[in-house]
Parts: sequence; structure tokens; C-alpha cells
Amino acid sequence: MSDTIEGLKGYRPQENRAADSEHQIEGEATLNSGSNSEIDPITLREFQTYLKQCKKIVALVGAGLSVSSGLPTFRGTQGLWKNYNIIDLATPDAFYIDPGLVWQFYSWRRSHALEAEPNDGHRTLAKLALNPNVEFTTITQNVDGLLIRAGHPKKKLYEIHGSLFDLKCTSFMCTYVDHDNFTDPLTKELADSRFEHVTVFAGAGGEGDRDRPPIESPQFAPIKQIPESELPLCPLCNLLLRPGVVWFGESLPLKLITGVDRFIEQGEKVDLILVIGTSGTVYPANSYVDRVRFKGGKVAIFNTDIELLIMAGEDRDTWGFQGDAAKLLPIALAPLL
Ligand code: BJW
Repeated sequence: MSDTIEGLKGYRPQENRAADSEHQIEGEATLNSGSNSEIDPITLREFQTYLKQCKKIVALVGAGLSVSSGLPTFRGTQGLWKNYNIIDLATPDAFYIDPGLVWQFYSWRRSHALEAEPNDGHRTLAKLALNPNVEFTTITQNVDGLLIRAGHPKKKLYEIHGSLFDLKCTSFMCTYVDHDNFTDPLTKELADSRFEHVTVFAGAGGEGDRDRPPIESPQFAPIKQIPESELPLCPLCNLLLRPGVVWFGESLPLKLITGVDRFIEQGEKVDLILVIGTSGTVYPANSYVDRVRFKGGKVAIFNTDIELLIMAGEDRDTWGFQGDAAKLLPIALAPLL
């Protein structure tokens, strides 16, 4: 499905490929944006020509954007925490069955997100949001707060799956919500989950193996049984607090969904959607791509696994940039920064 030119992977809209014979690019410089992130120059040129004409752009962001900041994705080989499938922990059922387990998971996520630094991909989107000549909005599925820490204006950012740093009461009767709570750990009992890494050594266990670099294996650290009274509790009603994130089967915050709908449906059409580091498996986030396409907008995908995504979806009006989004974005979006 994708064009492979001299071993470089780029994916370009069908109609543009007719002109390929006019510019054989043998010998043309490779734009190397760092490890495993090489950009096909023809794809880049075509994309940037279109980008410069765009008046309205939306970015749809997923976990891949924060990978080079050291945070794991949800699916694939990284999607494990202590031998639990992360996706299984991000559910209301998991929380109600074992809130202590799920809180240890989120406590670990909070500390790692706080330790992580925004990368050049986050900074590029933040800069684009400050460009007065483009109507721009970012819809992020990430809950790590790194875009805000990179300087992305909040009014142009929709954190549709919530935030690790918001807490809300589990009681239907209580409306308590605590935004931007960066306390770490949240309770004494959750302190250990920050340091849960068990150091194992790379070798088979002989004396000499002690000199080898350690491998951190959080999967093997034991899970504590924490009574509810030692978990974060609501200061108003003393019931359990929960992370302010959106789990499977839960509705997304109406205000945010309405804001995104307005951006896509009202006013000028969206010329371009940047699909960055997401597997596109989760609704409603994945539906935004087709909604932009349906109204005549084009798509640019930034992902380490571009072929899978292109093959899974539509190939009309789509550019694909394969590699680390943190390296690709500053190059691809340079004309608007
Ligand atoms: C890189 C990279 C690098 C790696 N550079 N790229 C049947 C039953 C019940 C519900 C449903 C159902 N069918 C459909 C539904 C709806 C459901 C859904 O979509 N399910 C599907 C899985 C089928 N959606 C919902 O339930 C949503 N609510 C809703 O729809 O309400 C209405 C409704 C209710 C009930 C029934 C039907 C409708 C809520 C979804 C909430 C998702 N929540 C989570 C957890 C958030 C909290 C937390 O963080 O802990 O959100 S799940 C998880 O997936 C998280 C993510 O935001 C989301 C998306 O994942 P993402 O970001 O795409 O990560 P990955 O890991 O999947 O992909 C990473 C990508 O990066 C990969 O492609 C890599 O290649 C790439 N990559 N390194 C660039 N360096």
C-alpha cells in the first residue's frame, strides 16, 4: 500500500502519485530526523505545500506522542503493568472490584508522568497552537499533562480522556472534583508504587552478573493489599476518590465533546487532521478522522507503525510519516512554526 522509496517509507495521496515519473528522486537527500525516523522528501514536500495553504487544522493525539518522554503506550508490547494488561485496569469494573490495585497503577502513572519531560513533539503542537494565522485545536487522548507543560494553550486543547491529576468522588450524590492535584504520593500507602521497580540483573545469576546493568521489571514487584481507608478519600463525604480519567464504557465529558464537535462541524471546514501516535482503536476519538475526511479535509499520520494504520483504514487523501512523532513533527510542521 505505501510508497517505499530507496528504503524510506512515506505514504502519499493517490492522486499525487501519478506525477512520480516526473521527479525520480534517486540521490535526493534523506531528511533524517533521528533514530528510525526518516522522512521521504517527496512526501514531505507535497505535505508542506498543502500545509501552507491550510487555514484550519486539528491534531488527534495518542500515547505514541509521549513515548520519547519515557511513558508507555496502552497496546502492544508496552501494554503491561505487573503482568496486568493495562487496558483491563482502565475500566470501572477493575476499580470497583479492586480499587487498591487500580489506585497503585494510577499512582505509578502519576509519578512517572510527573517525572517525564515534554518532548519536541509536544512543544511543536504548543507552538502551532500559538500561530495566529491558523485556526488550530488539539484533541488529546493522553492524560499525562505533557502538552500543557509544553506550553500548549488550554483553550485550544481538549483532554477528552481526562487527566491523571484530576480526582473525583465515586459517590453519585457528591460532586467533588479536584483539578490539577500534583501531590505525589496521594496517600502514605500509595508511596511504594512510585518505587515499584524491582532490580533484576541481566545475567543468569552468577557472581559476575552483579556487574551487569540492571533491568527494571515492574511486572514482578508485588501488589499490596491496601484497605479503602488508606486510599484517597473525598474531603466532603469521606467516600473513595477515583482518578479523573475516562474509562471504557464511560461517557466523555459533554462540554469537551461539544467543543470538539463545534470545531469540526461549524465555520470553515477543517483542512487537515494530524493523527499522531494513536492506534485509532478507541471511539469516539477515532471517529474524528473520518468526520474530517467526510467534509473534504486531508489526513497526515505520524506513527512508528504506519503501514498497519494505513492498511487498516482509508488511503484517500492521506500522508503517512513513519517514525517517532517527537522527531517527525518539528520537521513536518516547520512551515507553520
Ligand atoms: C508511536 C510511537 C512514537 C508508539 N511515535 N507513534 C463495546 C462495549 C463497550 C464499549 C464499546 C464497545 N464498542 C465500542 C465501545 C466504545 C468504547 C471503545 O471505543 N471501545 C473499543 C476498544 C472497541 N469507547 C468508550 O467506551 C468511550 N466512551 C464512549 O464511547 O461512551 C459512549 C459509549 C458507552 C458505552 C458503549 C458505547 C458507547 C470511552 C473510551 C475511554 C478510553 N479510555 C482509555 C483509558 C484512559 C485513562 C488512562 O489513561 O488510564 O484511554 S483506554 C486507552 O486507549 C486510553 C487511550 O487514550 C486510548 C487510546 O489509545 P492510544 O493513545 O491510541 O494508545 P495505543 O497504545 O493504542 O496506541 C499507541 C500508538 O502509538 C500505536 O499506534 C503505536 O504504533 C504508536 N507509537 N511509539 C509515534 N514514538
